Amino acid sequence: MGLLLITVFVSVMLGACQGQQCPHGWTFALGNCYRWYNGPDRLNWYDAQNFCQHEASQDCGWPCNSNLVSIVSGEENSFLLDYWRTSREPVDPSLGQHYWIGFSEIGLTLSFEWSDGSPITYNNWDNGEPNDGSGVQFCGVMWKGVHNEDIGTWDDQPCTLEKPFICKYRL
Ligand SMILES: [Ca+2]
Repeated sequence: MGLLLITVFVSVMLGACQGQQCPHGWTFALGNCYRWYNGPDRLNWYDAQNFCQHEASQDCGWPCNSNLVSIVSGEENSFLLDYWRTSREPVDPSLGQHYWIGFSEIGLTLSFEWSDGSPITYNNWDNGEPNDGSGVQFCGVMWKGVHNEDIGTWDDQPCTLEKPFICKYRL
């Protein structure tokens, strides 16, 4: 009986991350779990990445290897744009103009790489980006566009700005 209970417990714990079900508050798509953080959760890029790796990872009850979201295909970019559009708070359209993605050039290579180690298979930089404006833009965002038209292109911005963010882990 004890062994059965242990087996069930381990199965449930594993299933929380490895089954086809994401924890409460997370959304399943493309084999991954995603969660949007906004409002009081606005953080600079470094703290957002740290949040995804630690606080957010606790949701699944298992080390889920959650990181700031990586985007490896146009399909994933489209999903995320839609997820962002339907998740953000509509109270102030000037807020939520951008959210952090896990693409940055703060690592040892000094070139853009995904914080979760995903290979660079896709990009959706806006025209003229990344432009490293004022020499201080090392972290990537997805943005809505000048007129909030939800274009979902990417921009590099100063990593110290506080923004909403999306965490992701592979099921
Ligand atoms: Ca820029």
